[in-house]
Amino acid sequence: MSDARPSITSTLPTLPSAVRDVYAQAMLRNPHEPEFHQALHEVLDSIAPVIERHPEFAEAGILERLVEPERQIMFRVPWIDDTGRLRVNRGFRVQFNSALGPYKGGIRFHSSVNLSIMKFLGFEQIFKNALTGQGIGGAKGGSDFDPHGRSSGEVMRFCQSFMSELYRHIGEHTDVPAGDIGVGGREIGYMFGQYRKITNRHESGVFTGKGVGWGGAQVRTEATGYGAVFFAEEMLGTRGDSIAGKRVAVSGSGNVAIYAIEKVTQLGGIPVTASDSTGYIVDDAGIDIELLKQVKEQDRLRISEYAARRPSARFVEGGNVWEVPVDVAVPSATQNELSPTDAETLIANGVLAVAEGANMPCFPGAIAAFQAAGTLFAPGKAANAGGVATSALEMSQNHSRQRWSFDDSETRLRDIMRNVHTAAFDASERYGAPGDYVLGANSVAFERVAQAMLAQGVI
Ligand code: NDP
Ligand code: 2IT
Repeated sequence: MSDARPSITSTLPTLPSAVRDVYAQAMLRNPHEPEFHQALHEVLDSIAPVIERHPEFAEAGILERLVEPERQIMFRVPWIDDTGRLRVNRGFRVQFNSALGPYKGGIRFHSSVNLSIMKFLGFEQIFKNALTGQGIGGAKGGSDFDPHGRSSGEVMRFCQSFMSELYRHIGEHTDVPAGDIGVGGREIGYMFGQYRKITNRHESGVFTGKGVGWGGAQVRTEATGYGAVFFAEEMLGTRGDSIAGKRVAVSGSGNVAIYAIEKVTQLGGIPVTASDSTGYIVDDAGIDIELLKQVKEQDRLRISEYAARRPSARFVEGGNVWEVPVDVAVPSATQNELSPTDAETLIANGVLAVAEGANMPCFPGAIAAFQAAGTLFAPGKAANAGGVATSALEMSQNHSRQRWSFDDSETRLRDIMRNVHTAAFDASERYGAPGDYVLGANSVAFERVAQAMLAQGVI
């Protein structure tokens, strides 16, 4: 997060004419929403060849409709902290597109949450979910509530207040939330409990990421991180290479990062970094996954504590994790965490592949630098689709009242990631830029959503 945010406006003239007007109109209609503009730009930049090949999409106004959320909900979330003081946060749910299935997407609790971030995440989710091929629409929700330093009692009261409004907008056939930054198993438990109490329905299919003892799916916790590493493995495979023996940098130390690190180790790679908003740790002996889980999942401490308990590791306060020389990078913390300068550093250090575990972690200029250098690059909507895909597996199990084993579920995840890779790679070839996974993922996902919208009429 070292560079200033790039000026998206300055790149407007580079957009193909087929989509320039839609983008310009969306900028005017959604002022002061830089993250949403950035996500729009990335998708629209890729899909001009699709629009050219399918004039029926433009005739039906698919793009104009796609950039406008179907529904945006904003609400007050009052709660009482441990000192008895009243607090007020803002809640959001952006139900962006349901052409392919019920709205589906995570809930984020972070102090930075605002409508722009919700809309960028909801927009991305439409295409990610389309890539999974599992019949789910796109949505995102959250709040500017900051769980750091809050007691479990405070988190519970906040979640209950949040759900006291959100419950009326969701349902197993309507909108199915899950976790994201600041929302894990604990928070989902509190929200699901409040939903059950208010509605008097144990409706398992209304949430994913539930505890495995009460309707949750095996491998959902691991799925995003595992999936991102599976995707990196697929990309390396196109060049006859693999994760085995590679040094890997992972940023973040939350749900996605922890399980990316675990899968790198299982595939014979050497994960050497993890980070949080205070700095990063580097462990040249390879990260001890059990210690990392103890520090972050059980003890809920800062990442510096890992280095305090591990002689081979050191903590770099306020440091930039991308300065560590590695073969593979999996940015897994948050949006815009890897700048063009960071990309140049990674390239100079010989990075072979970058798979986005987080949503939009790389600045547009960083992506361009990787692509110009011939580095394999996977956008988040493809590389981190394993999380929501396994959520869809959880929905299937809830609807059919089945329970699949860990191994069975992991095999399904492996197959889904292989299919996402194949779909993105094939589309990149079809549209004339083999190995451009940004173009490939955006164009095949857009085709799927656009076909469904076309078939369902003007709604
Ligand atoms: P967690 O809350 O579990 O972990 C987030 C990690 O990123 C923490 O280590 C956190 O550090 C760090 N982080 C978050 N915001 C910032 C920031 N502004 N600056 C520096 N560090 C930051 O979230 P997840 O692991 O679930 O999510 C990580 C990313 O992956 C997000 O982009 C999310 O949208 C995406 N994602 C998540 C999926 C899931 O299934 N959970 C699925 C697909 C994508 P600190 O504690 O210091 O804030
Ligand atoms: O960004 C994401 O894909 C998620 N946070 C997971 C969404 C989900 O519904 O599992």
